[in-house]
Amino acid sequence: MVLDDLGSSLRGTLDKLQGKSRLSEDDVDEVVKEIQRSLLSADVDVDLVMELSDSIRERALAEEPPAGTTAKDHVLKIVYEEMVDLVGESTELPLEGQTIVLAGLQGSGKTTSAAKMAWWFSKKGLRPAVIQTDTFRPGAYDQAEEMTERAEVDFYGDPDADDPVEIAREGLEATADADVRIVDTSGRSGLNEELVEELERIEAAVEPDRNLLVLDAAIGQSAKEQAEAFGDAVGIDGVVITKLDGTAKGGGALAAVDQTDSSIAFLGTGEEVKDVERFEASGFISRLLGMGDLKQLSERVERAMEETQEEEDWDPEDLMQGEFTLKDMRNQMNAMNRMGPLDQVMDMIPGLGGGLKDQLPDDAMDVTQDRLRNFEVIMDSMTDDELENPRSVGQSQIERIARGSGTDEETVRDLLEQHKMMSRMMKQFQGMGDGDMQRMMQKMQGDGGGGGMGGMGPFGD
Ligand SMILES: Nc1nc2c(ncn2[C@@H]2O[C@H](COP(=O)(O)OP(=O)(O)OP(=O)(O)O)[C@@H](O)[C@H]2O)c(=O)[nH]1
Ligand SMILES: [Mg+2]
Repeated sequence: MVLDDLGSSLRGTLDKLQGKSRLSEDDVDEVVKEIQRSLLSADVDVDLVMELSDSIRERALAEEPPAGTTAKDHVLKIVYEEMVDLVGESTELPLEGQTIVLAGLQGSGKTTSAAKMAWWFSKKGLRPAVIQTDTFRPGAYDQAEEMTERAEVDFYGDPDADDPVEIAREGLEATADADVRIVDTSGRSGLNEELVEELERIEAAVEPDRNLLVLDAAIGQSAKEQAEAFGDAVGIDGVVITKLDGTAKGGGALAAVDQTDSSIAFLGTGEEVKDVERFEASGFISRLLGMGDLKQLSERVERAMEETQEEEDWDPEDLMQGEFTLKDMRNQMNAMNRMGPLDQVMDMIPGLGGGLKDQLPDDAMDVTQDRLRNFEVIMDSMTDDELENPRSVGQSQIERIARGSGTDEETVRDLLEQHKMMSRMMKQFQGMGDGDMQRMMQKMQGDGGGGGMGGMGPFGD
Protein backbone atom coordinates (compact mmCIF):
# COMPACT_ATOMS: atom_id res chain seq x y z
CA MET A 1 0.00 0.00 0.00
CA VAL A 2 1.00 3.57 -0.60
CA LEU A 3 3.62 4.98 1.73
CA ASP A 4 3.76 1.71 3.66
CA ASP A 5 7.44 2.17 3.64
CA LEU A 6 7.16 5.51 5.40
CA GLY A 7 5.21 3.96 8.23
CA SER A 8 7.72 1.24 9.00
CA SER A 9 10.92 3.21 8.44
CA LEU A 10 9.63 6.11 10.48
CA ARG A 11 8.60 3.81 13.31
CA GLY A 12 12.09 2.34 13.28
CA THR A 13 13.59 5.80 13.63
CA LEU A 14 11.12 6.88 16.27
CA ASP A 15 11.75 3.74 18.27
CA LYS A 16 15.32 4.90 18.74
CA LEU A 17 13.93 7.85 20.66
CA GLN A 18 12.30 5.51 23.16
CA GLY A 19 13.02 6.55 26.72
CA LYS A 20 14.33 9.99 25.80
CA SER A 21 12.62 12.99 27.25
CA ARG A 22 14.40 15.59 25.11
CA LEU A 23 15.24 15.68 21.44
CA SER A 24 18.69 16.64 20.20
CA GLU A 25 19.23 18.29 16.85
CA ASP A 26 20.71 15.01 15.58
CA ASP A 27 17.60 13.10 16.63
CA VAL A 28 15.37 15.49 14.74
CA ASP A 29 17.61 15.39 11.67
CA GLU A 30 17.41 11.63 11.56
CA VAL A 31 13.61 11.63 11.72
CA VAL A 32 13.39 14.34 9.09
CA LYS A 33 15.76 12.48 6.75
CA GLU A 34 13.66 9.32 7.03
CA ILE A 35 10.52 11.25 6.16
CA GLN A 36 12.17 12.97 3.23
CA ARG A 37 13.47 9.70 1.83
CA SER A 38 10.08 7.97 2.03
CA LEU A 39 8.06 10.86 0.67
CA LEU A 40 10.41 11.43 -2.24
CA SER A 41 10.30 7.76 -3.18
CA ALA A 42 6.49 7.95 -3.03
CA ASP A 43 6.78 10.69 -5.68
CA VAL A 44 5.80 13.61 -3.47
CA ASP A 45 6.93 16.92 -4.97
CA VAL A 46 10.40 17.99 -3.78
CA ASP A 47 9.33 21.48 -2.72
CA LEU A 48 6.48 20.07 -0.68
CA VAL A 49 8.81 17.61 1.01
CA MET A 50 11.26 20.36 1.90
CA GLU A 51 8.53 22.59 3.24
CA LEU A 52 7.17 19.77 5.37
CA SER A 53 10.54 18.75 6.73
CA ASP A 54 11.46 22.35 7.56
CA SER A 55 8.37 22.84 9.63
CA ILE A 56 8.79 19.47 11.36
CA ARG A 57 12.39 20.35 12.22
CA GLU A 58 11.50 23.81 13.43
CA ARG A 59 8.56 22.70 15.54
CA ALA A 60 10.33 19.67 17.02
CA LEU A 61 13.17 21.85 18.28
CA ALA A 62 11.19 24.92 19.29
CA GLU A 63 8.06 23.49 20.87
CA GLU A 64 8.30 22.30 24.46
CA PRO A 65 6.85 18.80 24.87
CA PRO A 66 3.91 19.00 27.29
CA ALA A 67 4.70 17.67 30.76
CA GLY A 68 4.67 13.88 30.87
CA THR A 69 5.09 13.50 27.10
CA THR A 70 8.05 11.54 25.81
CA ALA A 71 10.25 12.92 23.05
CA LYS A 72 8.95 10.18 20.79
CA ASP A 73 5.30 11.10 21.28
CA HIS A 74 6.12 14.75 20.90
CA VAL A 75 7.75 14.31 17.52
CA LEU A 76 5.14 11.78 16.40
CA LYS A 77 2.44 14.30 17.14
CA ILE A 78 4.21 16.96 15.09
CA VAL A 79 4.81 14.58 12.18
CA TYR A 80 1.17 13.54 12.33
CA GLU A 81 -0.11 17.10 12.25
CA GLU A 82 2.18 18.14 9.42
CA MET A 83 1.31 15.06 7.36
CA VAL A 84 -2.41 15.62 7.84
CA ASP A 85 -1.77 19.12 6.59
CA LEU A 86 0.10 17.76 3.58
CA VAL A 87 -2.80 15.64 2.32
CA GLY A 88 -5.42 18.19 3.26
CA GLU A 89 -9.09 18.11 4.05
CA SER A 90 -11.45 15.60 2.51
CA THR A 91 -14.18 16.57 0.07
CA GLU A 92 -17.40 17.47 1.78
CA LEU A 93 -20.03 14.85 1.09
CA PRO A 94 -23.31 15.02 2.97
CA LEU A 95 -25.08 11.72 3.55
CA GLU A 96 -28.24 12.65 1.72
CA GLY A 97 -29.87 12.40 -1.70
CA GLN A 98 -27.62 13.74 -4.46
CA THR A 99 -26.39 13.28 -7.99
CA ILE A 100 -22.71 12.74 -8.65
CA VAL A 101 -20.98 12.73 -12.04
CA LEU A 102 -17.71 10.81 -12.32
CA ALA A 103 -15.24 12.07 -14.90
CA GLY A 104 -11.72 11.03 -15.79
CA LEU A 105 -9.38 9.69 -18.40
CA GLN A 106 -9.53 6.22 -19.89
CA GLY A 107 -8.83 3.44 -17.44
CA SER A 108 -8.59 5.73 -14.42
CA GLY A 109 -11.19 3.65 -12.60
CA LYS A 110 -14.48 5.51 -13.11
CA THR A 111 -16.74 2.53 -13.70
CA THR A 112 -15.19 0.58 -10.83
CA SER A 113 -15.42 3.59 -8.53
CA ALA A 114 -19.06 4.21 -9.48
CA ALA A 115 -20.00 0.72 -8.25
CA LYS A 116 -17.75 1.01 -5.19
CA MET A 117 -19.18 4.37 -4.17
CA ALA A 118 -22.72 3.11 -4.70
CA TRP A 119 -21.91 0.18 -2.41
CA TRP A 120 -20.45 2.59 0.14
CA PHE A 121 -23.59 4.76 0.11
CA SER A 122 -25.79 1.69 0.42
CA LYS A 123 -23.90 0.73 3.58
CA LYS A 124 -24.69 4.19 4.90
CA GLY A 125 -28.38 3.40 4.58
CA LEU A 126 -29.03 5.32 1.37
CA ARG A 127 -30.39 3.87 -1.83
CA PRO A 128 -27.90 4.44 -4.63
CA ALA A 129 -28.10 3.83 -8.38
CA VAL A 130 -25.43 3.86 -11.04
CA ILE A 131 -26.21 5.32 -14.46
CA GLN A 132 -23.83 4.20 -17.20
CA THR A 133 -23.55 6.75 -20.02
CA ASP A 134 -20.39 5.42 -21.67
CA THR A 135 -21.14 4.72 -25.33
CA PHE A 136 -17.51 5.12 -26.30
CA ARG A 137 -15.92 1.99 -24.92
CA PRO A 138 -17.30 -1.37 -26.07
CA GLY A 139 -18.28 -3.48 -23.10
CA ALA A 140 -18.81 -0.51 -20.79
CA TYR A 141 -22.45 -1.41 -20.29
CA ASP A 142 -21.73 -5.04 -19.37
CA GLN A 143 -18.93 -4.05 -17.04
CA ALA A 144 -21.08 -1.58 -15.14
CA GLU A 145 -24.00 -3.98 -15.01
CA GLU A 146 -21.82 -6.74 -13.60
CA MET A 147 -20.13 -4.53 -11.03
CA THR A 148 -23.34 -2.98 -9.77
CA GLU A 149 -24.80 -6.46 -9.45
CA ARG A 150 -21.92 -7.40 -7.21
CA ALA A 151 -22.45 -4.21 -5.24
CA GLU A 152 -26.16 -5.05 -5.01
CA VAL A 153 -27.24 -1.59 -6.13
CA ASP A 154 -29.62 -0.29 -8.80
CA PHE A 155 -28.32 0.15 -12.31
CA TYR A 156 -29.44 1.91 -15.45
CA GLY A 157 -27.87 1.75 -18.88
CA ASP A 158 -28.87 1.23 -22.50
CA PRO A 159 -26.52 -0.93 -24.59
CA ASP A 160 -28.26 0.07 -27.83
CA ALA A 161 -28.30 3.83 -27.39
CA ASP A 162 -25.53 5.98 -28.78
CA ASP A 163 -26.13 9.37 -27.18
CA PRO A 164 -24.73 9.63 -23.64
CA VAL A 165 -26.87 12.66 -22.86
CA GLU A 166 -30.04 10.83 -23.84
CA ILE A 167 -29.04 7.87 -21.61
CA ALA A 168 -28.30 10.23 -18.74
CA ARG A 169 -31.70 11.88 -19.07
CA GLU A 170 -33.55 8.60 -19.23
CA GLY A 171 -31.40 7.21 -16.45
CA LEU A 172 -32.44 9.99 -14.10
CA GLU A 173 -36.08 9.19 -14.73
CA ALA A 174 -35.59 5.45 -14.43
CA THR A 175 -33.79 5.82 -11.11
CA ALA A 176 -36.16 8.36 -9.59
CA ASP A 177 -36.57 6.09 -6.55
CA ALA A 178 -32.88 6.21 -5.68
CA ASP A 179 -31.39 8.66 -3.20
CA VAL A 180 -27.93 8.89 -4.65
CA ARG A 181 -27.43 8.78 -8.42
CA ILE A 182 -23.90 8.17 -9.64
CA VAL A 183 -23.39 8.92 -13.31
CA ASP A 184 -20.49 7.07 -14.94
CA THR A 185 -19.07 8.73 -18.06
CA SER A 186 -16.74 7.63 -20.82
CA GLY A 187 -13.01 8.30 -20.84
CA ARG A 188 -10.49 9.37 -23.47
CA SER A 189 -6.75 8.95 -23.56
CA GLY A 190 -6.39 12.69 -22.99
CA LEU A 191 -8.53 15.62 -21.99
CA ASN A 192 -9.56 16.51 -25.54
CA GLU A 193 -12.34 18.70 -26.89
CA GLU A 194 -14.59 15.74 -27.53
CA LEU A 195 -14.45 14.67 -23.89
CA VAL A 196 -14.91 18.18 -22.54
CA GLU A 197 -17.91 18.72 -24.78
CA GLU A 198 -19.49 15.41 -23.80
CA LEU A 199 -19.01 16.14 -20.10
CA GLU A 200 -20.47 19.62 -20.46
CA ARG A 201 -23.55 18.27 -22.21
CA ILE A 202 -24.04 15.56 -19.59
CA GLU A 203 -23.64 18.09 -16.83
CA ALA A 204 -26.22 20.39 -18.40
CA ALA A 205 -28.70 17.52 -18.60
CA VAL A 206 -28.00 16.00 -15.18
CA GLU A 207 -27.30 19.12 -13.10
CA PRO A 208 -25.20 17.15 -10.62
CA ASP A 209 -24.61 18.23 -7.05
CA ARG A 210 -21.02 17.13 -7.42
CA ASN A 211 -18.49 16.42 -10.15
CA LEU A 212 -15.80 14.04 -8.98
CA LEU A 213 -12.63 13.44 -10.94
CA VAL A 214 -11.24 9.90 -10.89
CA LEU A 215 -7.44 9.67 -10.91
CA ASP A 216 -5.16 6.65 -11.07
CA ALA A 217 -2.62 6.87 -8.21
CA ALA A 218 0.12 5.77 -10.58
CA ILE A 219 0.20 9.21 -12.20
CA GLY A 220 1.86 10.46 -9.01
CA GLN A 221 2.35 14.19 -8.74
CA SER A 222 0.92 14.83 -12.23
CA ALA A 223 -2.37 14.50 -10.37
CA LYS A 224 -1.94 18.22 -9.81
CA GLU A 225 -1.91 19.16 -13.51
CA GLN A 226 -4.72 16.74 -14.31
CA ALA A 227 -6.95 18.01 -11.52
CA GLU A 228 -6.29 21.58 -12.58
CA ALA A 229 -6.99 20.85 -16.24
CA PHE A 230 -10.29 19.09 -15.48
CA GLY A 231 -11.14 21.80 -12.97
CA ASP A 232 -10.64 24.52 -15.57
CA ALA A 233 -12.48 22.63 -18.30
CA VAL A 234 -15.52 21.22 -16.52
CA GLY A 235 -15.21 22.16 -12.84
CA ILE A 236 -14.63 19.50 -10.18
CA ASP A 237 -15.64 19.31 -6.54
CA GLY A 238 -13.41 16.47 -5.45
CA VAL A 239 -11.15 13.65 -6.49
CA VAL A 240 -11.27 9.88 -6.21
CA ILE A 241 -7.79 8.33 -6.17
CA THR A 242 -7.80 4.72 -7.33
CA LYS A 243 -5.30 1.84 -7.40
CA LEU A 244 -3.57 2.93 -4.23
CA ASP A 245 -2.99 -0.78 -3.65
CA GLY A 246 -0.92 -1.15 -6.74
CA THR A 247 1.62 1.64 -6.78
CA ALA A 248 4.35 3.01 -4.61
CA LYS A 249 3.77 6.45 -6.11
CA GLY A 250 0.41 7.16 -4.54
CA GLY A 251 1.88 9.59 -2.05
CA GLY A 252 2.55 11.99 -4.89
CA ALA A 253 -1.05 11.90 -6.05
CA LEU A 254 -2.39 12.33 -2.51
CA ALA A 255 -0.21 15.33 -1.75
CA ALA A 256 -0.69 16.88 -5.20
CA VAL A 257 -4.45 17.14 -4.90
CA ASP A 258 -4.10 19.41 -1.88
CA GLN A 259 -2.06 21.77 -4.08
CA THR A 260 -5.12 22.38 -6.23
CA ASP A 261 -8.47 23.94 -5.39
CA SER A 262 -9.79 20.43 -4.94
CA SER A 263 -9.71 17.77 -2.23
CA ILE A 264 -9.96 13.99 -1.96
CA ALA A 265 -13.31 12.28 -1.54
CA PHE A 266 -12.61 8.54 -1.82
CA LEU A 267 -9.71 6.14 -2.11
CA GLY A 268 -9.77 2.96 -4.19
CA THR A 269 -7.62 0.18 -2.81
CA GLY A 270 -8.40 -2.87 -4.93
CA GLU A 271 -10.49 -4.34 -7.72
CA GLU A 272 -13.38 -5.52 -5.57
CA VAL A 273 -16.49 -3.52 -4.85
CA LYS A 274 -15.63 -3.29 -1.17
CA ASP A 275 -12.14 -1.94 -1.77
CA VAL A 276 -13.12 1.65 -1.19
CA GLU A 277 -12.83 4.03 1.68
CA ARG A 278 -13.96 7.52 2.34
CA PHE A 279 -10.83 9.63 2.50
CA GLU A 280 -10.25 11.19 5.85
CA ALA A 281 -6.86 12.76 6.47
CA SER A 282 -6.55 12.16 10.20
CA GLY A 283 -7.51 8.49 10.03
CA PHE A 284 -5.42 7.87 6.94
CA ILE A 285 -2.28 9.39 8.44
CA SER A 286 -2.85 7.77 11.85
CA ARG A 287 -2.93 4.40 10.16
CA LEU A 288 0.14 5.21 8.12
CA LEU A 289 2.07 6.16 11.22
CA GLY A 290 0.91 3.07 13.07
CA MET A 291 -1.45 4.91 15.37
CA GLY A 292 -4.53 3.05 14.19
CA ASP A 293 -7.78 4.26 12.69
CA LEU A 294 -10.65 3.69 15.05
CA LYS A 295 -13.26 5.19 12.81
CA GLN A 296 -12.57 2.86 9.89
CA LEU A 297 -12.29 -0.03 12.30
CA SER A 298 -15.62 0.58 13.95
CA GLU A 299 -17.27 0.96 10.52
CA ARG A 300 -15.84 -2.37 9.46
CA VAL A 301 -16.87 -4.07 12.67
CA GLU A 302 -20.37 -2.75 12.32
CA ARG A 303 -20.65 -3.88 8.72
CA ALA A 304 -19.28 -7.34 9.44
CA MET A 305 -21.67 -7.76 12.36
CA GLU A 306 -24.64 -6.77 10.22
CA GLU A 307 -23.69 -9.21 7.48
CA THR A 308 -23.22 -12.07 9.91
CA GLN A 309 -26.50 -11.21 11.54
CA GLU A 310 -28.31 -11.34 8.21
CA GLU A 311 -26.75 -14.56 7.03
CA GLU A 312 -26.72 -16.56 10.23
CA ASP A 313 -29.89 -15.19 11.68
CA TRP A 314 -27.88 -14.31 14.73
CA ASP A 315 -28.31 -11.43 17.09
CA PRO A 316 -25.14 -10.24 18.81
CA GLU A 317 -27.36 -8.93 21.56
CA ASP A 318 -27.89 -12.56 22.54
CA LEU A 319 -24.29 -12.56 23.65
CA MET A 320 -25.30 -10.28 26.44
CA GLN A 321 -27.52 -12.97 27.90
CA GLY A 322 -27.12 -16.61 28.69
CA GLU A 323 -24.33 -19.05 27.89
CA PHE A 324 -21.72 -18.23 25.30
CA THR A 325 -21.79 -21.29 23.05
CA LEU A 326 -19.52 -22.51 20.29
CA LYS A 327 -22.17 -21.35 17.84
CA ASP A 328 -21.78 -17.83 19.17
CA MET A 329 -18.05 -18.18 18.83
CA ARG A 330 -18.37 -19.36 15.24
CA ASN A 331 -20.55 -16.37 14.41
CA GLN A 332 -18.06 -14.05 15.97
CA MET A 333 -15.29 -15.64 13.96
CA ASN A 334 -17.31 -15.26 10.78
CA ALA A 335 -17.82 -11.62 11.59
CA MET A 336 -14.07 -11.28 12.10
CA ASN A 337 -13.38 -12.88 8.76
CA ARG A 338 -15.73 -10.43 7.11
CA MET A 339 -13.75 -7.51 8.41
CA GLY A 340 -11.06 -8.36 5.90
CA PRO A 341 -7.49 -9.54 6.03
CA LEU A 342 -6.24 -9.53 9.60
CA ASP A 343 -3.20 -7.44 8.83
CA GLN A 344 -5.42 -4.67 7.47
CA VAL A 345 -7.60 -4.84 10.53
CA MET A 346 -4.56 -4.73 12.79
CA ASP A 347 -3.39 -1.57 11.06
CA MET A 348 -6.49 0.11 12.36
CA ILE A 349 -5.96 -0.76 15.99
CA PRO A 350 -4.02 2.02 17.72
CA GLY A 351 -0.70 0.90 19.06
CA LEU A 352 -1.14 -2.53 17.56
CA GLY A 353 -0.86 -1.75 13.88
CA GLY A 354 2.58 -0.64 12.92
CA GLY A 355 4.76 -1.40 15.86
CA LEU A 356 3.63 -4.87 16.73
CA LYS A 357 2.93 -5.96 13.19
CA ASP A 358 6.48 -5.18 12.14
CA GLN A 359 7.76 -7.51 14.81
CA LEU A 360 5.65 -10.44 13.70
CA PRO A 361 7.13 -12.90 11.25
CA ASP A 362 5.64 -12.46 7.77
CA ASP A 363 3.51 -15.58 7.95
CA ALA A 364 2.11 -14.85 11.40
CA MET A 365 -1.10 -13.50 9.89
CA ASP A 366 -1.56 -16.58 7.75
CA VAL A 367 -1.15 -18.79 10.75
CA THR A 368 -3.94 -16.94 12.44
CA GLN A 369 -6.19 -17.28 9.40
CA ASP A 370 -5.26 -20.98 9.21
CA ARG A 371 -6.18 -21.40 12.84
CA LEU A 372 -9.58 -19.91 12.21
CA ARG A 373 -10.13 -22.21 9.26
CA ASN A 374 -9.16 -25.21 11.38
CA PHE A 375 -11.67 -24.16 14.02
CA GLU A 376 -14.29 -23.96 11.33
CA VAL A 377 -13.78 -27.56 10.13
CA ILE A 378 -13.65 -28.82 13.70
CA MET A 379 -16.97 -27.23 14.50
CA ASP A 380 -18.43 -28.84 11.39
CA SER A 381 -17.59 -32.21 12.94
CA MET A 382 -19.33 -31.46 16.23
CA THR A 383 -22.90 -32.29 17.08
CA ASP A 384 -25.44 -29.62 17.87
CA ASP A 385 -25.36 -30.66 21.47
CA GLU A 386 -21.59 -30.32 21.62
CA LEU A 387 -21.76 -26.88 20.03
CA GLU A 388 -24.32 -25.75 22.58
CA ASN A 389 -22.48 -27.29 25.54
CA PRO A 390 -18.77 -27.31 24.74
CA ARG A 391 -17.89 -27.77 28.39
CA SER A 392 -19.36 -31.25 28.32
CA VAL A 393 -17.00 -32.41 25.57
CA GLY A 394 -14.76 -35.14 27.02
CA GLN A 395 -11.70 -37.06 25.89
CA SER A 396 -13.54 -39.67 23.78
CA GLN A 397 -15.46 -36.94 21.97
CA ILE A 398 -12.27 -34.99 21.37
CA GLU A 399 -10.79 -38.09 19.73
CA ARG A 400 -13.84 -38.54 17.54
CA ILE A 401 -13.98 -34.87 16.52
CA ALA A 402 -10.26 -34.81 15.67
CA ARG A 403 -10.68 -37.87 13.47
CA GLY A 404 -13.87 -36.60 11.87
CA SER A 405 -12.42 -33.22 11.01
CA GLY A 406 -9.05 -34.50 9.85
CA THR A 407 -7.24 -32.36 12.42
CA ASP A 408 -5.63 -33.51 15.66
CA GLU A 409 -6.63 -33.61 19.32
CA GLU A 410 -4.36 -30.72 20.16
CA THR A 411 -6.19 -28.43 17.73
CA VAL A 412 -9.55 -29.51 19.10
CA ARG A 413 -8.34 -28.73 22.63
CA ASP A 414 -7.00 -25.41 21.37
CA LEU A 415 -10.49 -24.57 20.13
CA LEU A 416 -12.10 -25.55 23.45
CA GLU A 417 -9.53 -23.43 25.31
CA GLN A 418 -10.22 -20.49 23.04
CA HIS A 419 -13.92 -20.89 23.73
CA LYS A 420 -13.33 -20.91 27.47
CA MET A 421 -11.30 -17.76 27.24
CA MET A 422 -13.85 -15.93 25.13
CA SER A 423 -16.67 -17.10 27.32
CA ARG A 424 -14.89 -15.71 30.41
CA MET A 425 -14.58 -12.41 28.56
CA MET A 426 -18.27 -12.42 27.67
CA LYS A 427 -19.13 -12.98 31.33
CA GLN A 428 -17.28 -9.80 32.16
CA PHE A 429 -19.22 -7.88 29.51
CA GLN A 430 -22.46 -9.29 30.82
CA GLY A 431 -21.56 -7.96 34.24
CA MET A 432 -21.37 -4.45 32.89
CA GLY A 433 -24.31 -2.12 33.10
CA ASP A 434 -25.71 -0.45 29.99
CA GLY A 435 -23.92 2.75 30.86
CA ASP A 436 -20.55 1.02 30.99
CA MET A 437 -21.20 -0.57 27.64
CA GLN A 438 -22.15 2.71 26.08
CA ARG A 439 -19.06 4.39 27.43
CA MET A 440 -16.93 1.62 26.00
CA MET A 441 -18.53 1.90 22.56
CA GLN A 442 -18.07 5.65 22.59
CA LYS A 443 -14.44 5.15 23.41
CA MET A 444 -14.13 2.65 20.58
CA GLN A 445 -15.62 5.04 18.08
CA GLY A 446 -13.58 8.04 19.09
CA ASP A 447 -15.15 11.45 19.29
CA GLY A 448 -16.43 11.34 15.72
CA GLY A 449 -15.31 14.79 14.67
CA GLY A 450 -11.65 14.29 15.42
CA GLY A 451 -11.42 11.19 13.30
CA GLY A 452 -9.21 8.24 14.04
CA MET A 453 -7.51 9.55 17.11
CA GLY A 454 -10.43 10.71 19.17
CA GLY A 455 -10.20 9.87 22.80
CA MET A 456 -7.72 7.04 22.49
CA GLY A 457 -4.89 8.76 20.67
CA PRO A 458 -1.42 8.27 22.05
CA PHE A 459 -1.17 11.86 23.18
CA GLY A 460 -4.10 12.21 25.50
CA ASP A 461 -6.27 15.28 25.17
N1 LIG B 1 -5.92 -2.72 -8.17
C1 LIG B 1 -6.88 -1.86 -8.45
N2 LIG B 1 -7.44 -1.87 -9.67
C2 LIG B 1 -8.41 -0.99 -9.94
C3 LIG B 1 -8.86 -0.05 -8.97
N3 LIG B 1 -9.84 0.69 -9.55
C4 LIG B 1 -9.97 0.23 -10.82
N4 LIG B 1 -9.11 -0.78 -11.06
C5 LIG B 1 -8.91 -1.52 -12.32
O1 LIG B 1 -8.51 -0.62 -13.33
C6 LIG B 1 -9.06 -1.00 -14.59
C7 LIG B 1 -9.83 0.17 -15.20
O2 LIG B 1 -10.94 0.47 -14.37
P1 LIG B 1 -12.31 1.03 -14.94
O3 LIG B 1 -13.20 1.26 -13.78
O4 LIG B 1 -12.80 0.21 -16.05
O5 LIG B 1 -11.79 2.43 -15.50
P2 LIG B 1 -12.64 3.51 -16.31
O6 LIG B 1 -12.16 4.84 -15.88
O7 LIG B 1 -14.08 3.24 -16.19
O8 LIG B 1 -12.14 3.22 -17.81
P3 LIG B 1 -12.86 3.70 -19.18
O9 LIG B 1 -14.30 3.41 -19.03
O10 LIG B 1 -12.20 2.90 -20.24
O11 LIG B 1 -12.57 5.14 -19.32
C8 LIG B 1 -9.92 -2.21 -14.31
O12 LIG B 1 -9.20 -3.36 -14.62
C9 LIG B 1 -10.18 -2.16 -12.80
O13 LIG B 1 -10.35 -3.44 -12.24
C10 LIG B 1 -8.23 -0.06 -7.67
O14 LIG B 1 -8.54 0.73 -6.77
N5 LIG B 1 -7.26 -0.98 -7.48
MG1 LIG C 1 -15.57 3.01 -17.59
